Amino acid sequence: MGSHCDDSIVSSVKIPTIKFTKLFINGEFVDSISGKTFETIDPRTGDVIARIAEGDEEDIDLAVKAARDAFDHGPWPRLPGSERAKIMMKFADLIDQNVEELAALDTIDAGKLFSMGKAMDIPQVAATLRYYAGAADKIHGDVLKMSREFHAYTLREPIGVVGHIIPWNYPSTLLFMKISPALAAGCTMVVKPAEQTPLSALYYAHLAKLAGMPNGVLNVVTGFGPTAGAAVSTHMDIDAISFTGSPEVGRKVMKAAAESNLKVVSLELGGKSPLIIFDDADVDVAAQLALTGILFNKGEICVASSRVYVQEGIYDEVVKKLVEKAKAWVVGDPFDPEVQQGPQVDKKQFERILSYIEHGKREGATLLIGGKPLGGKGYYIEPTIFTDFKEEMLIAKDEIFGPVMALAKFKTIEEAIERANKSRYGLAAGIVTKDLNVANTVSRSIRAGTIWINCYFAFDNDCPFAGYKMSGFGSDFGLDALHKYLHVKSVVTPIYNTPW
Ligand code: TXE
Repeated sequence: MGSHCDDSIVSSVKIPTIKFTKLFINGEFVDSISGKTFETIDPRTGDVIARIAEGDEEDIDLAVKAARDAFDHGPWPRLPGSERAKIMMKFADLIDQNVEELAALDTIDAGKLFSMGKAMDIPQVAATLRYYAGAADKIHGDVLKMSREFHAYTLREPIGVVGHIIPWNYPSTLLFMKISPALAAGCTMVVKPAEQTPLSALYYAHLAKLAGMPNGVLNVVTGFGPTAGAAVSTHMDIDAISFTGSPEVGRKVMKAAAESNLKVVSLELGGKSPLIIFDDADVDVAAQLALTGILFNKGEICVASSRVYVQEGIYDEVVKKLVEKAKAWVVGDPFDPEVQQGPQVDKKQFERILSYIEHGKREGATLLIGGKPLGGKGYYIEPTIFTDFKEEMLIAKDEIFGPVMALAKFKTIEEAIERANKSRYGLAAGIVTKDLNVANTVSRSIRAGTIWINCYFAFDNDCPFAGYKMSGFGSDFGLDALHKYLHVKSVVTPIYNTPW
């Protein structure tokens, strides 16, 4: 296994000074009302990076009041879409001008590869803002032909104050996946970033202000889930909530929404995505897709190809290639450009993954490679592959969210489809084959929101991303996500001025 893990983290990149550590409410950085702070930790070393303001219910309430006032009385929802777009475009330009610093913040906070952040995550969030800015002046309803003598049309209006609860695995991407369509729609919002990764969200708040975003439109309250997060989901004056995280918390969010003001809910709750490799696949390409599918972002990605099914004709060859490639995979300091996998986000996640690996061994799956922590400090784990898994095993049922693949052999297309669908999740799936009929049949048979044929992780702003089954509901990305933040209103008037 290629490892660049040692006790001294060598970095050629300048670690940014942490400039923003306070809550961002109504256009100002402020301390939490309680005065409390919490530590944000560098997963490369386990050391404290900075202390961040710890918001709770009172701070969320203050932020919601600011967002409500900005929605009810401020310019944002009333501006022509093209004017909102100008501010969003300026915001995107400022992100482009600060790519290195933003990428470095996500690297020290989440252990993400700096090279990937710089080339992909951060430029992509600017692109997401621009995509939705382009849609801001194209929000309109329809003219309806009613069956009686009435004229009717629909209006699409912003849904109101939105609460966004963000996880830690893609602190930038997931933030902009949620706030960009909501901003374009004319909503105002309160963001609760994950407690593990608060740094970049506060930096983005500063850039939004520089771009001319009116006060109260975008508020960021850092803090913990059971306090600040729960206060978002129970708040009586938040109109809609968009959540990405675990199914356990998704359930709590939905329950809190039901028991408070029945706010509109959308949930993205992860997956256990199957990748099916057929006999006609190129072995090298297939093995590369499978390995990258699970190790990308150290497996902390909701669409990771965590269950891989290989047809019996090429199974042995694929296994051989996977082992070769996994041995050459480089784990280490995410600032090192040669490194392919950084540390897991925190101690809790690190221990959770190792405990799943122990489960896998106890459940009778065969540990083909990996399975151990790496390095003296920090939260590094070896690329790990289990073979001979059954869908009933915990390692095949639960989302491990780490570099752990479960591999199995199958005979027929029917068997592959049946096993792939044997999951409570339905977020994504991959198919590797040259046979168009096989690709089409499997695509239509798998109950998942995204199907990748001969590729993986091919996301785009224009491509709706949503789950089936317990992966949640409500699209992120695409124009579908814009509609999530819009109400439709019917306006009806008689054609002839006659009483009815
Ligand atoms: O998630 P949580 P955790 C999955 C993944 C991972 C597991 C646990 O399998 O191993 O979940 O991760 C906020 N009310 N995903 O424990 O707790 C919390 O502060 C309101 C998949 O970190 O769900 C954070 O901002 N909010 C996933 C966010 O919820 C609450 C991404 C996510 O944290 C809350 C992350 C509460 N009671 C984890 N409790 C994906 N779908 O991509 C916590 N939060």
